[in-house]
Amino acid sequence: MVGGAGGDFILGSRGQDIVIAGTTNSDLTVVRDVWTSSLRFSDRIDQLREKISSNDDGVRDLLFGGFGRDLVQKNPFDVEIDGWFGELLS
Ligand SMILES: [Ca+2]
Ligand SMILES: [Ca+2]
Repeated sequence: MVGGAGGDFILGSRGQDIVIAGTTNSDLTVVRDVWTSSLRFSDRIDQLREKISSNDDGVRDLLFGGFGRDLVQKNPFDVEIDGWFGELLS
């Protein structure tokens, strides 16, 4: 899920989600292919670390991945509501 420009409240699902607060230049097809692959969570994170970005939109986004291990890409003003299993790249 990509919030894009402006303030967002992003609510994930029960499964594993990618939450991007701002705009992104990432190739989302590549990101999806890695995320839905059979690789382990940690290996997917390692692969996505260089493939995923979130451009700061300068406003506060509220990010909630919900249940499951999620990948949350936030910027300085943003707030991640659940950090239990979240993997922060930013
Ligand atoms: Ca945003
Ligand atoms: Ca989730």
